[in-house]
Amino acid sequence: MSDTENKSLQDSVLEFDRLEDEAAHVSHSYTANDIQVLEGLEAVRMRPGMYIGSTSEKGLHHLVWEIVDNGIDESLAGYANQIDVVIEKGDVISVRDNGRGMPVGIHEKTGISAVETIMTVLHAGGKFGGGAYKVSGGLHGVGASVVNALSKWLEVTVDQGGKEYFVRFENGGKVTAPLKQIGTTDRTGTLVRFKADEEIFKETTSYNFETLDSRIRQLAYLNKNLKLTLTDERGEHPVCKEYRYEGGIIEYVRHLNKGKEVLTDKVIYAEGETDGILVEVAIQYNNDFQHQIYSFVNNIHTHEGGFHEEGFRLALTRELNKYARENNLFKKDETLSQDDVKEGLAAIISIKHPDPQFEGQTKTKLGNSEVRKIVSNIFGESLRRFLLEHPTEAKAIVEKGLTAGRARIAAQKAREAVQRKSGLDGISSLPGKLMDCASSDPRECEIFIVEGNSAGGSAKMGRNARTQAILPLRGKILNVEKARDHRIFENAEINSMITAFGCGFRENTNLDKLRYHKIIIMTDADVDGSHIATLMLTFLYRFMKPVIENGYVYIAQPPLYKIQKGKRMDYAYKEQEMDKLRAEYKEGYKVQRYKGLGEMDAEQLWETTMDPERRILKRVTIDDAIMADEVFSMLMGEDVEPRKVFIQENAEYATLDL
Ligand code: TTJ
Repeated sequence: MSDTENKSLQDSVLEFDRLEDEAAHVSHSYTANDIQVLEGLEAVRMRPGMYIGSTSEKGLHHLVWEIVDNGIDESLAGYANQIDVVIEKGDVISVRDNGRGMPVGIHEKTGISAVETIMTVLHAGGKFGGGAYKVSGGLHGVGASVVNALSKWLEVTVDQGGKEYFVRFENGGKVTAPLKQIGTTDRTGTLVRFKADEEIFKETTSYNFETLDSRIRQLAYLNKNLKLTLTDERGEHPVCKEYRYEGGIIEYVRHLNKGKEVLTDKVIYAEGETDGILVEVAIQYNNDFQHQIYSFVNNIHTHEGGFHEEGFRLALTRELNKYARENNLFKKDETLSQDDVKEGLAAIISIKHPDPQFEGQTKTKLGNSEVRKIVSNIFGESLRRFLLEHPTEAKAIVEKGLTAGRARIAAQKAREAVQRKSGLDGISSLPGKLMDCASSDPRECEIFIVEGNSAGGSAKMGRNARTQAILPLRGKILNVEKARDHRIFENAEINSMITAFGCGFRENTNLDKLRYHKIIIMTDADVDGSHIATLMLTFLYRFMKPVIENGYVYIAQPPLYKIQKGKRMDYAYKEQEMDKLRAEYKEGYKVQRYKGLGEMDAEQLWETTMDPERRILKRVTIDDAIMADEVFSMLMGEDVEPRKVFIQENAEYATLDL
């Protein structure tokens, strides 16, 4: 063994000892340390929000990611290639990997195992080393002990060296069955099972299959060859999904372009490593006018971009310009700007960094400046080679950029006109269709974007005119994915929204000027309504991302049914609720199925969908916007088949969980 290897081994052993000592104080002696560490997990229970963001449905799902991340770390370290997630009956979560198994070594002096230390000492997980690209225990990962702290019970089973070990914790991480061997085995790996504590997660401890499914699928795209499965055992028959992408982000890009006409058959792909930083980029142009560029650091979506995205954009613009110049594709003094080469681009930039610095408002901006050059070099070289080897496609990409550039200049004027109007130089410029509210304090003001004129009428009569404004839209709004700027800015519905909101758009978005702190999309609870909601979301996502990022956008949830018998009357917002109500009412009841908002009178609309005291609003988050993006591309795409399938599959529930 070399001296340096020996040295680092010693370091990690010392670190291990220190943690074991700390852990020993926890349960076997009453010292000052003892109290400190106990306060650790207790502190998590006192202020769970500080560790997992919130105790809402989102926080609940965070627990799953916290555990899954540990398995991902083991796979990034090269020791695991499968992770199985199961939602068991009673909303118990089980996560199993086939890695080396968490360390079970028991410290001579203290008798405490490493597993117990990791599960009971805050931030201990990361210290046990192993993988270089830790997702867990980092910025987003707070460590598996936090999950333990917030669980009614949690069990770890480790298969290692032919033996099976087991440990159980209860009521926020207190050991009730210390680690011991319970059998023999011929495999290796770690299994964690836990039940979220209902006293902490008061809103719900029930997991949403779609939420888990879409992130698990995304993790499969981002970690090629890692097999991830999700099984839902809560229903009568188990539902199982399995994901493994040999092509990784190449397949992710193909997925983003599904149903679109593409400029190159191949997805352009770059992969490389510099100074321990792994870089992967995959791109493919389509003939849309918008772009879909998503970047990730250690599997975390970096909404706010950062140096990896910058390096990517630099290389893309540089190489396309260089190629066009060298091959005489430019007339006179033409060049391609960063905006020109973005049009119609589907791209995934995924890096794995041993020490990422996350910055920005939502801590999703990569701040490591060395990454810019690394990504630029690795991607630039692959792109250059692709262009040289595929002259026909290279020419098509350059042409597309040039057309985009010309359209951009033509659109400038139209845009400036709208921008001036949206600067809100007086009430006179507000759209005629807007029924504004009396209050001018944005914090209490809401605007309902309503589909159809008849529903708009009921909404107007039913609303609280002091704080609630109504903007009725005529039919479907323009698909901003399929239109260039000058057409977008000519569109009456889009103009109305921009002027009503008052906050400007794109690089000029100014949230201080937003006139309503709740933008509520209110559409029918059917496929058409979902479609319109999706169009709205896409518009907001493309034009006013900060409005979504800051949580100002909501989707109203109108009821699906009204059920009535004698004096009793209830509304049902979901099929399951209706099933329950049917059972309660037994027989002799009347049911009305709402096919559209227009079927409700003003009073009904108020009490079911608009009254802040009684309504259900869904807040739209940025991840939803990406999902909407996917659903949207599919619904709007040229392929009829997936659209038909979607409509058939969703027709019964008639809602799209956005
Ligand atoms: C640490 O270094 C020695 C070998 O094992 C390394 C390790 O921590 N492996 C590990 C942990 N594999 N899997 C986990 C793990 C997996 C799940 C699903 C949950 C948790 C908390 C840890």
